[in-house]
Amino acid sequence: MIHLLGDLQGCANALERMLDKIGFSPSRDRIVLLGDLVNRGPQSLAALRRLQGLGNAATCLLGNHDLHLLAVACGTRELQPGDTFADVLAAPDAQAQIDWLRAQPLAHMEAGWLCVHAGVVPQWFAADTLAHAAEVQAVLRGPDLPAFTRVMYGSRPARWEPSLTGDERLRFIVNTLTRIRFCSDDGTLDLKTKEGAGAAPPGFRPWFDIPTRLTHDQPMAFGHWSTLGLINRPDLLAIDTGCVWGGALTAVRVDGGVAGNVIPDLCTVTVNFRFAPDRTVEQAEQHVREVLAGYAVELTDAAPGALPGLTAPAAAHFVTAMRTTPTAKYGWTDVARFAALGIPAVNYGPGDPNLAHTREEHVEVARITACTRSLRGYLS
Ligand SMILES: [Mn+2]
Repeated sequence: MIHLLGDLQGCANALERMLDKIGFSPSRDRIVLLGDLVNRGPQSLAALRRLQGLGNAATCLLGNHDLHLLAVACGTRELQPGDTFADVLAAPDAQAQIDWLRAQPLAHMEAGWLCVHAGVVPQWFAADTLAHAAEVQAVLRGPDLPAFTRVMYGSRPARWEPSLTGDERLRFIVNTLTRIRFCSDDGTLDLKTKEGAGAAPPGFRPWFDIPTRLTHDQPMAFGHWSTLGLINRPDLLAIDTGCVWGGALTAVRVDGGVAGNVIPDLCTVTVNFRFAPDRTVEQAEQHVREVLAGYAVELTDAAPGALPGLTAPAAAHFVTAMRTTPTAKYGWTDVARFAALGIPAVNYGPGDPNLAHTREEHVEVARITACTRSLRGYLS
């Protein structure tokens, strides 16, 4: 059996559960991971080690987060707030991890599916896509990797020309294979918009909807676009269903026992399951009951996931007025209740959600002040 897996982002436990669920046998089965193996999630190093352990049974594509790790490892790019792959850089065999990562492909054909992390431009056939991916792979694997990570970032050139050469050519290929979401009919990339398909800027569409796309009759699978939701068509598979943005199953309170020398006859565990909007409340409850099969389960509270509401005019106006780039939120907030009622809502505030409820939780005063100033400006 062959399985394609979406963005893992350091969720090593989710990978383990998935392998378990599909009854994965490395001698019999294969998996293809569609890139973004690391970052944002809790266990980047463990995820890399597990994937390496699968040997030839796993093909792992590189995504933008994986390339970012390579750049940080080369010392040409800073660790960003929210990056969670410090465990890889601190590993005793960090160099071996980096060398394994840089040897992975950027495009792959598996069982008739052309697999990439993000997408393609309309001017590329499947064979072009694989050939261009190989051009970048050769540089990543070679002695010029550090120099390349210095010029890899940037959104120019915005449009493919076969005559592109050098850094510009490689940068365009990387941007397409690992970052594309929207593009115009002439193949110009928009690398700014990160919301769902409905958020296309004027003149742009999701890359897979360009009518002249030369890969239109080539089944394609990709990840990267968690706000897109699951697409499952015979010719198109979009499977970054936001593993890292939800799906955390956590025991938040455990009670039991009556004294230090008595075996407890009862143990009560309060479980909190945070799930991404691609599941309904019913599906989430069913998942919890499956995980806890054999135990008495009582549902005490439930709320649906909130779909990104940034396409609503009021929300879009707010984002423009705040001059900020929205990002996915990590935990549950009241936005979900508003979303369920069809009322556009966003969370806005200073601070790094990754730090919430941790020992290091803090917000700089300057960021609170800036936030207040923006809100005052918007409201008055
Ligand atoms: Mn990505």
